[in-house]
Amino acid sequence: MKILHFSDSHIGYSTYNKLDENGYNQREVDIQNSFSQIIDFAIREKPDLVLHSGDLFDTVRPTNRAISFAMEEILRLSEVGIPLVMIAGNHEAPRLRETGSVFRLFEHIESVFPVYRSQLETLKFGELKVHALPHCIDKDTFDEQLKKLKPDKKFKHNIAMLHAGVAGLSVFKTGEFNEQLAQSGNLSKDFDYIALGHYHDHCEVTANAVYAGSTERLGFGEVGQNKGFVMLDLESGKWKFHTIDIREMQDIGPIKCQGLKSQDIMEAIDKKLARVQPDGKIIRLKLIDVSSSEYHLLDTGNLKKRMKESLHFEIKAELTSSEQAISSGESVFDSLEKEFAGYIEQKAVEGIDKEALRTRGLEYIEKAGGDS
Ligand SMILES: [Mn+2]
Repeated sequence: MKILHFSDSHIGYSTYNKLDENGYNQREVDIQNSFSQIIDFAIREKPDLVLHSGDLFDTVRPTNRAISFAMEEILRLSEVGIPLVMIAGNHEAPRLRETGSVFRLFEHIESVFPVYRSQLETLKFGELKVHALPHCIDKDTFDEQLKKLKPDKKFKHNIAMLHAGVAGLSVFKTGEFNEQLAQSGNLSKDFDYIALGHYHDHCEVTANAVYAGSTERLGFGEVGQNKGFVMLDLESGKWKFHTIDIREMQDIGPIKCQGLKSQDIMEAIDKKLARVQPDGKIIRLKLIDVSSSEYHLLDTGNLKKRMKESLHFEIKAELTSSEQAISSGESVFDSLEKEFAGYIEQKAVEGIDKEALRTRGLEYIEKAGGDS
């Protein structure tokens, strides 16, 4: 049996201002393309089963466009008879049961098995049993369900799926914002494979537990990461990571600016930028230890003009210790509410419910009198 494992597609995520030729946000389209590439691969290579380990959507209430895109792609799999098991991740899991889950829509599609009810569910495919644990409504429920995650000896093969952090991996610090963490002791070695989602950098956690990683880079935090999916051969137990073709993201620098005058900084930047081909890339220039007075003397308009063939160019300047960071993404300012919502939207965060953060932030702004 051949199994394709992917995760964290975040359909509906959009950022930056560039639109494609049809007027859609280019990054939203990029994210869709990465998803389609994997569906194309599946249709071509015909695995016996496809697993998606959560965060199919970026938000609890995806746009109609995001939903119809996901529906069309998943239908393509269904039409060729490849079963798909998908668990809900923290991004699409509602905070309140009453909200309901967008995953319910997919229950009506043949050979698609969405698991989203805040509890462990099992599915049988011949000699294989899939134990699928979605993101749970709260930590206690998750811990309780996690205890039930055990291979069934009556089956030749057992696969677990979960969308969570794994304690012991340094990237997951306990206690932050409702983070659901599995102790590595909960991840039984007797599973043939544990298909993990949540952490966006593909990696092997233990011999049988693997994060597929996200299917696109959701911010500069993921700049150096390859994106793709895992193909597993259940008989041999061997798996292989396949990379997909995604837009280039490039971090330039950091340029250490301590004690440098603006002319010197510009010179250092010139040297770095001379080697950069900006065409279609997402580019960030990092300056560190720069004083705000020198920073403001930099001809950033000229830099942006030179990088205009990029999809996005930004300068991230870290000011000398006592001063605050400046980020020159956009220079146009909208209402405070919109700025805040936009900021939250483009921030790639793990383990934080964006929807809740946005709602609470907007409440605080309103209480404080909004723009006034
Ligand atoms: Mn995610």
